[in-house]
Amino acid sequence: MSASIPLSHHRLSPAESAKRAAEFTAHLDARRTTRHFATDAVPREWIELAIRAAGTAPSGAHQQPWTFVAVSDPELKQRMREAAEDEERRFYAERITPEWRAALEPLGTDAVKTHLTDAPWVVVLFRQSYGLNADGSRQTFYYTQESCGIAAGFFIAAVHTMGLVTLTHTPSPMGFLGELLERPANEKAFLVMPVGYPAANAKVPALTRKSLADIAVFR
Ligand code: IYR
Repeated sequence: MSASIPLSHHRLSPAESAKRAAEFTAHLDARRTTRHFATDAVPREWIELAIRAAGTAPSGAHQQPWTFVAVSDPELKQRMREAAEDEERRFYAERITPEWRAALEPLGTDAVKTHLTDAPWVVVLFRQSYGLNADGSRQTFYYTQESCGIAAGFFIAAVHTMGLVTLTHTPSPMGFLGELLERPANEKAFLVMPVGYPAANAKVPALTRKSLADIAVFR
C-alpha cells in the first residue's frame, strides 16, 4: 500500500474559472508550428523548465516512461540533421504513398531539415518501452505511447508559454537517433522537437482548425 496524502487544491470562483478557461484556450490557439527557426541562443534553464513541465504529465502506473535528450552541441545537431535527411530523402523519393504526398502538400514539407541545425536546441523525447531494473531485468511499462504523447503536449505548451516555438518532427524510421544519442535498448525515439525563437521571416501554412462542432459531441 502506498501512502495517501491530502490533495492540495483551491476551488476557484466560477467567474475565475471561466476567465482562465477562455484565456488558456486563446493562449493555446495562438500557438503555431513553424519550420523556420532563428539561430539565437536560448538559455539551458528554459529547456530544463520545459522538460520539468513535461515531466509533470500523468503516466501509466506513474512509471514516467520518458527520457528527454536536449542537444545544443552544433556537431551533434549536424550529424542528426544529416542522418534525418538521409532517411527523409528515401521517404520522399520511395516510401511515401501518393495519398500521403497529397496530405503533406499543404504543409510544404520536404527532406531538407534546416530546423535541426538552426534551432539552438533539439530535444528528442525517448519512450521507455520497458523499465530496466538495477539487476538488468525488465519491468513492464504500461501505456507508454499515451504517456509520452501527453508529456509531449505539456512540453509543447511550456515552450509556447515561454514565447518560443517548436516543431513536432517525426523522422521515419527514427532508429538512428538512439544510436547517435547512445540511448539504451529500452528507449525508442518518439518525437523530435527543435526549440528556439522563430526566424524573422518565419512562415506557417495558412491552416484553420476544426470547429468545436467538428471535434466534440455532447450527449
Ligand atoms: N517524416 C517526414 C514526413 C512528414 C509526415 C507527416 I504525417 C507530417 O505531418 C510532416 C512530415 C518529415 O519529417 O518530413
